[in-house]
Amino acid sequence: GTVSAEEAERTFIAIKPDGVQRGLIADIIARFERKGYKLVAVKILVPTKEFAGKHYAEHEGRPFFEGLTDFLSSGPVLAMVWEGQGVVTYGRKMIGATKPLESAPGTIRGDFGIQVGRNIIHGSDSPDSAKKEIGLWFTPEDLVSYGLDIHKWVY
Ligand code: ABT
Ligand code: MG
Repeated sequence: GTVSAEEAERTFIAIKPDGVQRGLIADIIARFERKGYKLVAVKILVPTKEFAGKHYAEHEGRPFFEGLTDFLSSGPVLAMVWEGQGVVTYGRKMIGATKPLESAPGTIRGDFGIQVGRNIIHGSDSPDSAKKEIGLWFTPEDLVSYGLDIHKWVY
């Protein structure tokens, strides 16, 4: 019932412009919510291309970088922070492999996507990336706390 450091683990999840345009917001949020994870920050925005480049800084210089940052800045993105035990790794499992045709059925990309350039959702790939990405997209004051009493129903 008590909140350990692991239960307070956080990840950055973003529904990309294709996922938002296709009306997948509610389905995706429902999956994380039903799993037992808590939504602690959320906003919708159209990122600038420059900001998209900051988000994907690790890919700068690679041949797909231009197309990737054009895509992320092409429409509304739903940016979120989700909290809970194992949320970084398990969140990536729920999202599925990078290429939707290689993602298992039952994963978000497996259920909804076909092409890697339209793969619907982003999730931090490590606790380190999560920290960086949460810091890029949100300020500390954006993150809410649910209090202790809710945790006993999941942990
Ligand atoms: P993200 O959650 O978007 O970061 O995807 P994921 O972590 O699953 O995959 P990575 B390797 O981080 O790819 C980021 C985006 O770049 C695209 N990409 C990647 C290509 O188009 N070609 C490539 O060869 C690689 C390595 C796929 C990812 N997303 N989109 N959109
Ligand atoms: Mg990635």
